[in-house]
Amino acid sequence: MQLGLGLYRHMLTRDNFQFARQAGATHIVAHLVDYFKGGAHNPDDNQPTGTPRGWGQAGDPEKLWSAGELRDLRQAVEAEGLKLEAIENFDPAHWHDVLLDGPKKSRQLENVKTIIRNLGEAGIPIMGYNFSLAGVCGRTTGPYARGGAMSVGMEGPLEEPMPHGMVWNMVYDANAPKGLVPPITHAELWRRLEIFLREILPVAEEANVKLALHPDDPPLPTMRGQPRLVYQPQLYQKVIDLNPSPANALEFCVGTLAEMSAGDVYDAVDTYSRLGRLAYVHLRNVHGKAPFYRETFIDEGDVDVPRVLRILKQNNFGGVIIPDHTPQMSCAAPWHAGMAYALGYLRAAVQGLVPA
Ligand SMILES: [Mn+2]
Repeated sequence: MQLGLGLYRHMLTRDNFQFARQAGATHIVAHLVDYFKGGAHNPDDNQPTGTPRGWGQAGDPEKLWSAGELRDLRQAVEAEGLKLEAIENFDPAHWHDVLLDGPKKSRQLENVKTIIRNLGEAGIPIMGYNFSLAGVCGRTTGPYARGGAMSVGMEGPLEEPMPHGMVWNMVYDANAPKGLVPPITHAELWRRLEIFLREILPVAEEANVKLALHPDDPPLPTMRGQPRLVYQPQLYQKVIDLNPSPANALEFCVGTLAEMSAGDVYDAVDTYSRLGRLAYVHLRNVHGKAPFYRETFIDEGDVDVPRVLRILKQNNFGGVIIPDHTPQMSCAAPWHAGMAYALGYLRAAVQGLVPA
């Protein structure tokens, strides 16, 4: 087991790579989507929450992440003594019609293939993704964590329909005609995922890149009137069963699993790590269940984090664990202090399991 740090696009700097190394991380997970572009929400040193119009504007549909820029990023990370483990999330600008089954779908499946090939060429082993129409939406910010630390949570469902031009909680077409995205069924969304995996996984295998699915965060059967895929732990099995490719992997989010109303988080960690399908792990703590939960500090929520680590160790998980999100600490660097606290805790817990 190795520790990593996830960094948003604007945080991919030498200082932050050094910070990660100093806090005991050996790996970086990089976000290349700019979640903070033109949206109204919390400051960009916290995870984005957004408004009913989402996090903001998606990126440039014509500008795919090139092998060159991906290689430059990997080399910048390596120059600070770290490894670049994964890129997390596709830009809605590049694949909105794959999610929506729209007219640009076949061209955008090619976009995804190009991006996967570029990751392979750049020597980045994992692409994390989240196959969701409504995306990570409906969350609130408040003094939810210990000592009144600002954190993210949910205070009830969000079923307000999505307008045209929006998917995955971002706006990909600000000039889309008025109207709402019509609701689809769960079966239809699974069909779209199945087609996506069938098209992309052979390319991923050839490129030596794992495609790793994040569960739906927040995990509810529907949000904004649209179905969601993995909102209970056993639905991850359905993803694995859809396609036997070894590149069909999981971006295993323990916090999201803990927010699910059914199942047991330790059973889920045991089951899926035993299968050897975890590409990397998001590990954070949480209090409550969707749609009423609060993200907490790593040591204060419902999840027994050392127990999760023991199960991962027992099942020989050799991949990277990142803190995912943490509450903001009251100081000049709220995000960094939260992450340093989580990494320090995780490092101590992992060292307790594996004495030097
Ligand atoms: Mn997560």
